[in-house]
Amino acid sequence: MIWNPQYECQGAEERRLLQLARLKNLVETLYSRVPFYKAKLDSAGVHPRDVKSLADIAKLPFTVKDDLRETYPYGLLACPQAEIEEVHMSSGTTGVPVVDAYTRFDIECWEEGMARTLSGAGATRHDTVQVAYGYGLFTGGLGAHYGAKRVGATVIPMSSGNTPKQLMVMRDFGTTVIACTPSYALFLAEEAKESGLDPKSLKLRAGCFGAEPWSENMRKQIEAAWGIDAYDIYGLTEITGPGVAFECECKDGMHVSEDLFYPEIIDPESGRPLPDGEKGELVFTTLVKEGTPLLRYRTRDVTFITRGTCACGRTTAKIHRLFGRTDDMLIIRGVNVFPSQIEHALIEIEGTDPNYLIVLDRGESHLDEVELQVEVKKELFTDETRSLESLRNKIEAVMKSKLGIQLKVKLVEPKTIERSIGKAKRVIDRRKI
Ligand code: DLL
Repeated sequence: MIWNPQYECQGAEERRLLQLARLKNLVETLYSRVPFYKAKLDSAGVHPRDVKSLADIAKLPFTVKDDLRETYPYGLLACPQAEIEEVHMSSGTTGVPVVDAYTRFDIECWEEGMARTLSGAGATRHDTVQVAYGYGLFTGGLGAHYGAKRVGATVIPMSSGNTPKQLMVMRDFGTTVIACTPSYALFLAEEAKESGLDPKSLKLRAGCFGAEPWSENMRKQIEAAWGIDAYDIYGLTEITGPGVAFECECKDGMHVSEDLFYPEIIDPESGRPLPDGEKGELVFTTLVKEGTPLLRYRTRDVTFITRGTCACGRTTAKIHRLFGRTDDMLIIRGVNVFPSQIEHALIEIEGTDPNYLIVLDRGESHLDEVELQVEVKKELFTDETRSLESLRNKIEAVMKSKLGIQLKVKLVEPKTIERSIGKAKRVIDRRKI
């Protein structure tokens, strides 16, 4: 089902004109209202009047995650703070969060993007949508919630976790569409079977899965385990959260809501725009956002763009399933984690050396398991085991509060972790996805 044919099936020329008008307006707004952007544009030697065609976007400066970190919390606001209705955040590289501040209009656009996403998976007002993405600062829960309400479906705001209850509700309320991370969808299916509930006997028929990397193989597994259609959905906090791009029934790339977000692919080394079909770093410009609009935001996600009319009837550009990232950001149980955050947290804990190794695995449970190996001072090993135990607990607690994930800490003696000659190897990722 196509939620908004006017924009999703728009002719190419008409869309380009709309995008250009919106881009001009955006650059003018940023120049006059956001000192950070005025300085950036000035130092790049570009003025809003230099934007005469869409191709001129290549003259404009990029925005990177560090810019968001440095302007935390409200340095990028393009409207009075009184107009901000809601804020969301995700992790930044050093633990300073990345903020998205939404006006009423921004929330409406978010609802619109998510209504298109859910409609792509066939959801209508006759559906019951169980939202099992986390609610809170993370954009997954509320984003899916708003979209499900917009399509008029019955929403069950479960949030993440509490698996037995998820299954009970799914069965008792006849959930037809689920929104959660793909790894949790597999975990839920296993747990259902374990508890004697056949996932295929339920009314579930579709799922909107994203927020972490997954594969065609995982899609097959999820579809087979539940007897459903599994759709890939994409978004990021900085741009709006989920609702930026989504799959239709063709399951062949994700349609970008191009009237709201202008996508580009660039060479991550040179920053040069790449033609359609070539793999590179995905960059987004928000075309209508009021709260925290962003110019050419480098997502660090790697994919390519294709264009043309899809068999579903949509004419919007599609991005291929993500290939990975250009930085070292890990997504652990849907939570973004930078190894540097772990390092920053460890420095503050007495008794530890800044030598650590993150070992990631996805066990039988299909959920991410993390072991953090930390070298500790020699004296501690000669001390009573009680002090080791309390240090271990302390690190686990600090990591839980700073990163938002539970990891297993293993304390090791100095020089146990292999040293590399070049860039230190901090992560061993054994997850097979
Ligand atoms: O993960 C927003 C979201 C919520 C998307 C629910 C989809 C569903 P962040 O926490 O800011 O926002 O993380 C954004 O997650 O840059 C990608 O690296 C990764 N990511 C998101 N969707 C996908 C996907 C949300 N479908 C970061 N496939 C992005 C692979 C994804 N990676």
